[in-house]
Amino acid sequence: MGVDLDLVSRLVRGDSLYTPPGGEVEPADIIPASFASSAEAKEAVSRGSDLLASGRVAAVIVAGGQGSRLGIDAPKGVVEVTPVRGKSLFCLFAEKILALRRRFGHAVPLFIMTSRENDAPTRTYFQERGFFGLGSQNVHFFVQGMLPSVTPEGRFILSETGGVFMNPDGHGGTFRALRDNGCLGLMASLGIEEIFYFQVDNPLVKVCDPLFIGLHSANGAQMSTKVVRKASYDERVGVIVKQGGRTCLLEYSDMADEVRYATDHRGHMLYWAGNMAVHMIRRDFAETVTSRGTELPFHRAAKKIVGLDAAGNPTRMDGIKFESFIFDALPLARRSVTLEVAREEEFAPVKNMTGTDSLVSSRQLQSNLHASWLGRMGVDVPAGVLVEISPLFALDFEELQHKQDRIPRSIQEDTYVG
Ligand code: UD2
Repeated sequence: MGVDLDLVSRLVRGDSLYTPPGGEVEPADIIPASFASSAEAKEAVSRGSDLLASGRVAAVIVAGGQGSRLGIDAPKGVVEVTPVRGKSLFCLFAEKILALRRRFGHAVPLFIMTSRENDAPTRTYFQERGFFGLGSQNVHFFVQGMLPSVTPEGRFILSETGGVFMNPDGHGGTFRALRDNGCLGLMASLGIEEIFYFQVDNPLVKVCDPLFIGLHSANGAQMSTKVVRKASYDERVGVIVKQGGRTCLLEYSDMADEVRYATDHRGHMLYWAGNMAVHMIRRDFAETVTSRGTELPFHRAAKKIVGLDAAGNPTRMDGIKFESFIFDALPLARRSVTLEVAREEEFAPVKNMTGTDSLVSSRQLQSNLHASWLGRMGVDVPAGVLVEISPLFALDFEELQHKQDRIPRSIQEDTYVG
């Protein structure tokens, strides 16, 4: 893997770096969560279902990150996250995709973005588990690009393992990696028109949600986003806004305080539309973004790096990492749909070992959702008891409703329904 010296020198010079879009920031047009229970929603669900049944949709998981924040030296997708059975993130997503195939009668091709560091263990993980029944021909791995980290003065850092210290180029690298690995060409040959994109770290993702697919498609959008209400002003998520007439995403690390803490006339949070990193992306839009002359901007992040000092000794030093973010493609889209969804139904990221966005909080949120489904069917789950419903038993509440006779009559201990 060569180093794009021209790009690195531009980045060190300060070119090609992210600058917030010009124009006044204002609230974006957001379809509220209540839309899901409206009559119009049925039409969108039907449109999305037709696209899935005709094999027009692929799923892309960005899984290039390591589970380092979780204290594991392995791909984050292998972390066991479900509350009762302890299924891994990869296993859970594979089962959701298998359930979609059963429901719509057509395989959903799964593309998994890895990084150089975790590509081999990720492939091995799937091979050793028979691709979770998806069929190896329906699972495609592709490796994202790498970029050198540099010192604050712009010099390369020698890595302990030899060579220049490199880091994955950010999930904005998904577009280029899909192109360079032939995935966009393969999608075109498979008749794929739409890409359902999501991150590996959120077990509650409603994979290939027909409502979201249908709304995005019906509006002729090139790239769309699902959002949840931010839990607090300081929550570490980006927000969808409108700026210069375009839908944009201001990342939490780039957000000005006047945006972060802005309130409306009732004193409520004005920019509440938190990015949950779930997107619909037209395949031909991905082709456009990777075409000549179009390049996503890079964000600089200061980080501590262990590299070799002048004497060749491993030393913890200040470094600068460059990465691009996929959501910086939003303002390039002529049309974009933003759909609010209920946090408790679709957002339980696993980022940390404890506290917010942790393994513990995510397991509880997954159990809470399934307990709410069982409660609506007259089966109460006592406090402190965990439940888990397999996607292969019921992908959503609507499917569970048809299995009243196959769920437990009462639950007194941790229970798996599968
Ligand atoms: C991300 C979003 C944030 C919000 C939050 C929701 C960014 C910069 N911020 O915060 O707005 O949506 O998620 O949970 O994305 N990844 C790769 N390759 C890379 C970098 C990241 O595959 O080069 C994957 C990684 O495996 C992880 C995801 O992207 O699943 C998020 O990456 P992150 O940890 O940099 O972003 P985070 O969680 O701080």
